[in-house]
Amino acid sequence: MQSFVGDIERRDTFPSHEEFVREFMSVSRPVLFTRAMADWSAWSAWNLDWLERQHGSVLLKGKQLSVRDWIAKMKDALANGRIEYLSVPIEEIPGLAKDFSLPDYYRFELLRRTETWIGPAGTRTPLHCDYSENLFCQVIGRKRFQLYSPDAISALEPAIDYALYRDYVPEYIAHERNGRGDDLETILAHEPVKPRFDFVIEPGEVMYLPYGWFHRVSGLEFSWSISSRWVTPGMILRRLPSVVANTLKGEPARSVKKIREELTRSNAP
Ligand SMILES: O=C(O)CCC(=O)C(=O)O
Repeated sequence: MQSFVGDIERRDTFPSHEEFVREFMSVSRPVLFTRAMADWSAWSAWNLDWLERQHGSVLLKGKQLSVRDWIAKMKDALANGRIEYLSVPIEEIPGLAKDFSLPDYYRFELLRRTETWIGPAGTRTPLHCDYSENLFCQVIGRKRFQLYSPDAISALEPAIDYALYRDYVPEYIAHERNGRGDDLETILAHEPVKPRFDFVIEPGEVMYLPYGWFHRVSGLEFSWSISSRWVTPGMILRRLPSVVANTLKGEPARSVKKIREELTRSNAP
């Protein structure tokens, strides 16, 4: 089990596909590319006023709000001590995708999903892991990340699926209350394992977050990010047996029951 906070590796720019696979993807090693956006128009153009001017009338389908109305809602929430965080597939705001370009490490466009994340200082995405590769691009503002390697899974297991466990895991419950969650230092002090990396991603940086790494994200300032996630056919095949086996065994219902029992026990007087 990892038990220290080390420095995440840093590189200037994106390597070739071959080098990326050899140095990072095949060995599951996170890395920060620090000068990856020099030629992106997103880097010079994007800000909240620009978004409202250029794309204000676009309808955000999931929210049933226009971009303009969502911005007003986010500002209003903030004035009332709540956090309104936007996370949508990039296609929901047509026109954004042409403002940046990422190397085609993904290979199969059909197996890629790109999202954009916009929110004020104080956003929190609780601990979870995704079974996909991720190039996480920090266009505006700074975010603090804690990363835990996949071998921390036995200690962090309830955090695997936010959608499933949001009603049972204390960190998720606190987050659902107001979008901010509990105090970060208190969470870190009580966590069964220490993060492998705990660092701040700066505007202009792109992080490679490998498949299966747990992460928690805190927005330190108004922030606008992009995550480009992808899977390979090999990953789908590798995960298939455990998904089928868990489904046949009655997971995830069994895990939810187990967690509920544990929480009830630990909350007992
Ligand atoms: O930026 C965030 O708040 C969350 C990002 C994240 O969890 C991801 O890209 O997988």
